[in-house]
Amino acid sequence: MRRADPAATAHVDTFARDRLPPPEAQPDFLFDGPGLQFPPRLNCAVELLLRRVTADPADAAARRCLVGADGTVWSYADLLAQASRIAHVLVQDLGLVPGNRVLLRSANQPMLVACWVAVMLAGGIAVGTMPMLRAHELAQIIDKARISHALCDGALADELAQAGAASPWLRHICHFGAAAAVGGPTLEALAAARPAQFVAVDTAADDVALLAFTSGTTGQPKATMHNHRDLMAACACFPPHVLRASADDLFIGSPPLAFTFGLGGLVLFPMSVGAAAVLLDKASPAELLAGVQRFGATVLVTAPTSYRALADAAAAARVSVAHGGTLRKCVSAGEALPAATRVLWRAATGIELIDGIGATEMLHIFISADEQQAREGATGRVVPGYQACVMDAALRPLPPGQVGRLAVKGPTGCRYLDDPQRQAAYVQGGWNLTGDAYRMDEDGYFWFQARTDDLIVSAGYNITGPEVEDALLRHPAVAECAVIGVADAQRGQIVKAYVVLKPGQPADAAAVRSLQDFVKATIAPYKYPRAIEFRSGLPRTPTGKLQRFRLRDTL
Ligand code: 3UK
Repeated sequence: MRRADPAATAHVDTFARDRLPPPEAQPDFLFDGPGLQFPPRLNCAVELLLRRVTADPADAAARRCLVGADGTVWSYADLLAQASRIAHVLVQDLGLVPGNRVLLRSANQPMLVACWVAVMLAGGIAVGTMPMLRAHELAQIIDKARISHALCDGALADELAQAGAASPWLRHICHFGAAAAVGGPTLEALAAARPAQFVAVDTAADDVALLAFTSGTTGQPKATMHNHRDLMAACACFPPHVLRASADDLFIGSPPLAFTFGLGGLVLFPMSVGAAAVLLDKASPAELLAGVQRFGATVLVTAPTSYRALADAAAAARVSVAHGGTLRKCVSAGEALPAATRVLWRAATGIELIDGIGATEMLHIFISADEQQAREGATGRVVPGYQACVMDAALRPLPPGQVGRLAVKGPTGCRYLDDPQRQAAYVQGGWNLTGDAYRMDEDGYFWFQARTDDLIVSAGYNITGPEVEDALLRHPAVAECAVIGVADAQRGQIVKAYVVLKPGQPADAAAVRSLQDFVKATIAPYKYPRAIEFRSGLPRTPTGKLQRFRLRDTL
C-alpha cells in the first residue's frame, strides 16, 4: 500500500537530521587544518560548480568537465545547465522538498552526475546505489533511508521497479537513458521543458547531503551520513595535500559513483580543481586501459587488483608519460596494496602508486603518501586535516612498532543513520575505529596488517593474511589470491590460501608444493599456507573488495 509519508511532504523533510547520532555518540570533528574553515550555510553544488560558472561563464562553457564512454563531452556550463533543469523536475514535477532522499541508479556516466548535482541544488539527499544491486538489496535501502524519489537509468529499471512496488515510501521513479522502453515521460524530456537556471537551496553546512551505504559484507545495510561541509572537507584534504592534480588533468577510473571512493575520485576531486573526468559505464581492467589510451587520461583511480591485472598490458601500451603516453598519477584504494603490486606497477609504467586508505564512514582517504613519500608495503602517513594513531583494546595509544586498532579523527567522520549499536562500535572516545589492525613506525608511516577480525593465530604465532598474500603474488603462476585462518585442532588456526592461477598453469599437487616452498623462501617459513585451494575466481563485493567471510563460509 502506498501512503504519503507526512515527513516527506512537509516543507522540509527532517528524517535524516532526526536520525543523526546524538552529539555524544559522534566522533570529534577537527577543522583547524588549512582550507577547513567553512561558513554555516553551504551548498556543495554551489561551491563545486555554480561558483565557477558564475565567476567566468566563458571559461565554464569551454572547460571540459565530464566525458562519457561514447565520447560525449560536457563542459562545466553544460553540467550546471542539465543539473539545474533536473533540479526543477525534482521540485516541480516530482514534488521534492529539501531533505527528501533520492535514490540514484545508474552505471557511471555524465547523466548520473547531473542527477547527483541536481539533488544537491534542490537540497535533497543523494543515495547512490551500485548497478549490480538486485531488487531485494534495493528494497532494503529504500526502506532504511525511506526513499521517496528515484532517478534511474532505464536499462536498470526492472530490479528497481520490483523493489519500488513493494515499498510504501517510494513515490516517484523517473527514468533516463534507455527510458523509452519503460514508458512514462523521460527525465530528459521533462528536463528539456524546464529552465537551465535554478536557485540553489540555501542549505546549512551540516545538512545531510549524502547517504552512503557501506559496501558491507554481512547483516543489515548500514547507511553513513555526510553533509555538505563533509563533501567540501574531503576536497580540502587528500586532493591538495597528496594527489595534487591540476585543472589540466583528465581523471579516469573504475569505482562506481555510489561508492564514496568513486564519488570523490571521479567527481568531487576533479571538479574541485576544474579538471575533467571520463566516466566509463564498464570499467574492467581491459576497458580501463582502452579508456586511458582513447581519451588520454592523466590520473587513474582504481583498486589494487585492477593495477595488478593491468600491469602487463599497461607496459605494452606504454601509457605513462615516461613511456610517451599521458598517464602521470595513479591512485589505489579500497583494499590493502600489496608491496608486490606497487613494484609490478612501477616496473610496468615507471609510476609510483599513490596508496590511500579511506572508508565510507570517513567519506574518503585519511592516510596516504604521494609518489615521493611512498614506502613499499606502507599505506602512508596521516593526511593533513586528520589525526591517526594505533590503540590497544582499552583505547590507549600504542608506541611505534606495535600492532593495534587504527583510530582516526578529522573534518569528516562516522554518523550512521539510526544505528546506535554500530555507532558505538565504530566511534569510541571521539575516535573513529575503522576495524583495521595497523602498526605505525617511528616516521609516522602506517602499515596495514589485517582487518581486526582477520588476524590469524597459528600455534601461538600471529600471522596476517596480507603478508602471505603479498608473498604468493610474487610467484609467477599466481593471478590472484586470498589468505585466511581456518580452525585446526592442533594449531588453533592454520593459514589457508585460495589461489587463482594464471591461464594455463596446472592446479596440481606440484603447484601446491611450489607455492608453499616459494612462500617459505620469501617470508618466515612458519607463515606458509599449510592448505592451498585453487579457485577460478574470488568472491568480491560490487566495489571489488574481497569477501573473506564467504571463503570462510564455504569451509
Ligand atoms: C579497507 C584499505 C588497506 C580498510 C574507501 C577510499 O574502501 C573504502 O571504503 P569502504 O567502506 O571500506 C573501508 C575499509 O577498506 N581499505 C580501504 N583502502 C585501503 N585497507 N589499505 C588501503 N589503501 O579495511 C577500510 O577500513 O568500502 C576507500 C575512499 C573512499 C572509500 N569509501
